[in-house]
Amino acid sequence: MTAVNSSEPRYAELTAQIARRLLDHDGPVVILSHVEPDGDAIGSCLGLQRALRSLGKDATTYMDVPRYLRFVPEPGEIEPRLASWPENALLVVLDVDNNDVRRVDGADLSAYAGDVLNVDHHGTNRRVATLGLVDPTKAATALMVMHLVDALGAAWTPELATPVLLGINTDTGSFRFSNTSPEVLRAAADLVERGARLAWMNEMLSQQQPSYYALLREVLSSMEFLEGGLVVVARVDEAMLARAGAAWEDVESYVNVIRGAEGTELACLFKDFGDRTKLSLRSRGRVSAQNVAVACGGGGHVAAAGATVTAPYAEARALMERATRAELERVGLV
Ligand SMILES: [Mn+2]
Repeated sequence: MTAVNSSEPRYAELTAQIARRLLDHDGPVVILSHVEPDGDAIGSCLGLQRALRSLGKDATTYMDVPRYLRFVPEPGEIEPRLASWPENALLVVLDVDNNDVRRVDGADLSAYAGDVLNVDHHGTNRRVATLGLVDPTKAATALMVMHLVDALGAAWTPELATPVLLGINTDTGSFRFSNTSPEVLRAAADLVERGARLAWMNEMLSQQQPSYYALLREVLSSMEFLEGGLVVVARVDEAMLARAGAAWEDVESYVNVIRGAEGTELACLFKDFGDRTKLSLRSRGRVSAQNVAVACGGGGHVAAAGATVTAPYAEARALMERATRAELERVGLV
């Protein structure tokens, strides 16, 4: 068993209740996560799916896996989308608020009326699941799935430990972000001991298509510094993607490139879709990316957050600049 250390007093009890509900369920388990799934989304879903299947359960993840994460599942392991809800299904929603229909992907939630089990670490989670384990102090949902796997009594194998470690690895920026707690490092050590392939996943995650570098040139040429250098922004639009031969799903990592700019406290990458604009925000910790995202209609964490603004780029940019100014004032940086 993994040592459970949490600010949530009922953490271990809720984990056991969710495990019990899953073990008692006879029908298919449907596992879903958020739109634009990241390493924590796929790692959490696949970790739970493999644990349940090892216990003889019928469990399937429905997810549109982005290109850079396609090395994670075995062929046929993850289905792109649930066509219709099977009889006696039980829904598990991981790494996202189960009530946020704009964010949960992979199936039509409005056609499902059964119980929902939710495991998530977002501070903006509204806690409306039938059974919810929500702990914003956890660095990754995969870390919570690790505790759930223990509660299920599944035997740890390299195939099970690897996706769970992937979720922890990616949500901590490969153990570089401020959420890399002793708990994270101990969990990672346990998972490596259980056969998780850390070097392999880092090698797979670091590989880039040639179009990455062509788009990087475009992103760098759009970089701007605001608020006297405290804020760095960049923008990607359809024409830039076309010139680089890249797709929208390739854009996600660039915010982590610009956030390296010395002297900045907040980085924002704008995805300009014409009629709407998506913001990816990263903070070094002094300002809250979450506060800026919430002011723009989104959510997330202090260190990493995002929002979709239903407006063209200029309008979304002005909204972000106002929200950023308010946040910089709140923490006394301007
Ligand atoms: Mn996560």
